[in-house]
Amino acid sequence: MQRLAPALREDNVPLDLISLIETILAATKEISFRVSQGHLSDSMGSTLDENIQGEVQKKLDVVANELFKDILLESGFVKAVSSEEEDTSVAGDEDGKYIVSFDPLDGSSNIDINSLIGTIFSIHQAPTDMAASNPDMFKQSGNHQVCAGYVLYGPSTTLVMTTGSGTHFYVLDRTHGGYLLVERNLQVPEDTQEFAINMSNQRFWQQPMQSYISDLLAGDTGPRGKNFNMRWIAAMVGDIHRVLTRGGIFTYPADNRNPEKPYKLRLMYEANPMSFLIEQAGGLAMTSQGRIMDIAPTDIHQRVEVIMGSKNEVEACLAYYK
Ligand code: AFP
Repeated sequence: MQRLAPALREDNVPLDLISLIETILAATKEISFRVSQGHLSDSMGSTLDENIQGEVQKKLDVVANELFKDILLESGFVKAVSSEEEDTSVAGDEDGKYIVSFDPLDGSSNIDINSLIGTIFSIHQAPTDMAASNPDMFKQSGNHQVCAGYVLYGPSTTLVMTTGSGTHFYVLDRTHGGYLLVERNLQVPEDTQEFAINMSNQRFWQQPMQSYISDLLAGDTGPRGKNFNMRWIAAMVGDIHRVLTRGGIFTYPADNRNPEKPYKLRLMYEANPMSFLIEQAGGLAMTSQGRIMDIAPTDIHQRVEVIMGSKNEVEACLAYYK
């Protein structure tokens, strides 16, 4: 099996971007170790204890955020970072070539129940005409990502990543401590009989999503003429990993629970990186109005409607909005 760096070189990824990716992955190895310690991690300690002095009692998502931030800002490759856990962007090296958005621990409500969680990251080129402290650097659409990926801390620690030459699947090999390529060019099957949505919000959805889901639930006697299965992990990393592995549609639609907040998922560090991965694997990543990666961001914490996965099923869903 191929190691990460040669696999990236084969895709002609520039050396400084390979080094940045390796920096990100160094942090994920520490987080993977901490996650695997579960409730023991506070008392047993780890190398993290030396990096984040006196803060071992912090919640894992906060620890993960600090680890990512520190390691990226010290690397010299990064002009600024933005994170789900930070109010605004954090400046790094003025000469850094890249900016990184990340969700250090997506699905954090799963931490306490020992269920799936993961790290999502998205890398853009840093504009040269803005100061490192300027958050406007992050207002670039998903189309301009140079790399996106997630690490899923499950029974195995898996990395799924793209640099624009297909979506590749790696597993952390604990015997030598590095990620090994297990599958190149994942392909999302075009058709599916599986959907992922938080059904408890049904009464709050707009009419098109109500009708689409109700037709799926009608099964082989309904208009779709086939039975559908539902899965919901409550961590986008887990649900998207399933979609990339065996197909499916994943959606967090608009809802009217809170008129101030019609969408739940974040554009910069959830929807955009997952869209890049899904599209590079032959799937579609949309809102009801268009491609997610075409959206011009207005805020680093902006939220967005998400409908992504198997091409034909996403198209079937979008047909209800026409
Ligand atoms: P948390 O990280 O706050 O647990 O949120 C996870 C998430 O952003 C995304 O990963 C899930 O798909 C979605 O929210 C789950 O939403 P529900 O809480 O409505 O199930």
